Amino acid sequence: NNTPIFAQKKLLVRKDYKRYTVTSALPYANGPLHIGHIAGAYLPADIYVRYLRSKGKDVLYVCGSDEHGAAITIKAKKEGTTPKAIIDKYHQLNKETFERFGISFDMYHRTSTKIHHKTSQDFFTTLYEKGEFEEKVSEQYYDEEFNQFLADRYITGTCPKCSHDSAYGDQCEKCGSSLSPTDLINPISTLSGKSPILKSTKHWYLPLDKYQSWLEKWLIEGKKGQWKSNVYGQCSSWLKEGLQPRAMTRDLDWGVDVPLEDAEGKKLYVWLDAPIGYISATKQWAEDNGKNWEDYWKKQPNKEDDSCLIHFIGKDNIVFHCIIFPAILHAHGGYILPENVPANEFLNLEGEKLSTSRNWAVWLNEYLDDFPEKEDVLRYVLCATAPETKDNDFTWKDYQTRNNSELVAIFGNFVNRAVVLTHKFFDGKVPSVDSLEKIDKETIKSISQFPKQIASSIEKYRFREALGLVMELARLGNKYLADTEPWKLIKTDEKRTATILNIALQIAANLSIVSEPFLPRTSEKLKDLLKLGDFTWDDAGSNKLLEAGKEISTATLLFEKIEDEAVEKQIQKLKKPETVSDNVLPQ
Ligand code: B3M
Ligand code: ZN
Repeated sequence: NNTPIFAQKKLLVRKDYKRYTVTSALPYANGPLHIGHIAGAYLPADIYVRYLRSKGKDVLYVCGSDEHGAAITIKAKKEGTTPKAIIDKYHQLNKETFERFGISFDMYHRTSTKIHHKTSQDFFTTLYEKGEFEEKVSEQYYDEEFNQFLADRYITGTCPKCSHDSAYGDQCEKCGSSLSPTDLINPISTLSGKSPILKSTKHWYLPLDKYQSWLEKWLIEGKKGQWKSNVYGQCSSWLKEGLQPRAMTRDLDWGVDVPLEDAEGKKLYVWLDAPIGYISATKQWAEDNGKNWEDYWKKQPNKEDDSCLIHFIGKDNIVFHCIIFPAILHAHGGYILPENVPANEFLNLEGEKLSTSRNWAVWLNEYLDDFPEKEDVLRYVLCATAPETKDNDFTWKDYQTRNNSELVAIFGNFVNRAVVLTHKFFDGKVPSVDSLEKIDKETIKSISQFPKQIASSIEKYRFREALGLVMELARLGNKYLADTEPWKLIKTDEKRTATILNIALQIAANLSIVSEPFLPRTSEKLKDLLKLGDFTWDDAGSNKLLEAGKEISTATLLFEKIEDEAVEKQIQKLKKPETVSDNVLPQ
């Protein structure tokens, strides 16, 4: 059946922006990246920005290491080293790993830099001078043995909402509730393992309750039907519960100093400084590239010139990006607000929750070592199974099947047949088109519809659907060859065979353009194979990408079969808890 699956789907009509500021959550530099991180906040963003670049848009994609907060200091304590040693080690590792995986950040920054400390302090000062903070002295947990206040993750206890027995002072990872340390039942210090005492301390609070009605208007009214339902739903229930003032400072010795005289020994709350990290990353990038950072963050004189801000995150970061950071930007004034926050749900592994402490994870750097040049296979599988609307499962068997029976058998096989036959019958030169038959016309019409439909799915953040359509185009190619059988026709009708192979090669050329956001290495290989010029997204859909008479390269395989042993080895590796001691922290 040659009717593409998208026949009845509506195209998206959306405001077209000139400029885009795209961010992925800043991973804590306290451990390596695993497939859960990638599927949640990085791969979808990378697909999105690659697509926008191919559309010729002005796109800035920033990320970087989150180097503050208890996540870092606790890890340092556990490894018996300094926070600085931890962040230097994992910043370097994660930066390289992202690069190897083809995540195409324009800037991978760090929150330990001077420019970031200054940017976040300036932000704090502006809010302070505008009178946006409430100063409050309150009783907070204190570890007498360690002489230290216990912020957020330094304290665990029973969740008052779901009774989970190891909730953190700021959040329960089981039910997703946001908590204060004093909400916990039976609080325990993670430093001494003892019950803490209460001691009074002064902090600066952002009165989120003050922004409740503004948020209801901007988010509940303004984003209805636009934001994904998992994101919108979580925000609605937060707002329904009523927002509380939230402390923007902490008693810690690691982080950005609070820029006030009476705030010695106090640091900015990591969730205040981290999102500002997107802005400082932009400043550094602008400085390095002769650009103006404000174009990407500040409201422009004409609203149409505002940049479109999009945050890609995992679901545990929703409240910070959809409520707290927008409230901060709004309170500061002059900044654009997120147009969308397409957060993903969680990815499980072989039916179980990913767990750093049990080493139940596929570490991206190890994957890249074990499967050289196969980053596209993992990109493919993680996109095809992305937890876009609900939690989803990654299994090694599924990885193998998707490689062997989709990438190899459909995509790779189609391209290989078109190229091999061109060499066999036409000396490796693109044959010319003679008269078109019905099947050719239908196929050409289908080709012309794919890029728009794929684009529409990408713009709706439905990356699985978009990738499904890319594969559908490869299927169309296979079916076209199977229906027309050029390998038989060559004996009786060379002209007809030429027409068929021309069209098949045009499909392959189209595939190289529309697959690029998802499978960049494969796309590049395919472009080399076809000796294809520089085409943009808007060129796709044409059946004239390759000129007749043009020479193409000899066939090389785009994908290789993955054998049972290779995935068996990975499954065995999962069962060995050898690296537990190295990865004991939740991320
Ligand atoms: N580092 C939390 C996390 O990795 C945090 C994200 C910051 S985004 C500004 O889940
Ligand atoms: Zn809970």
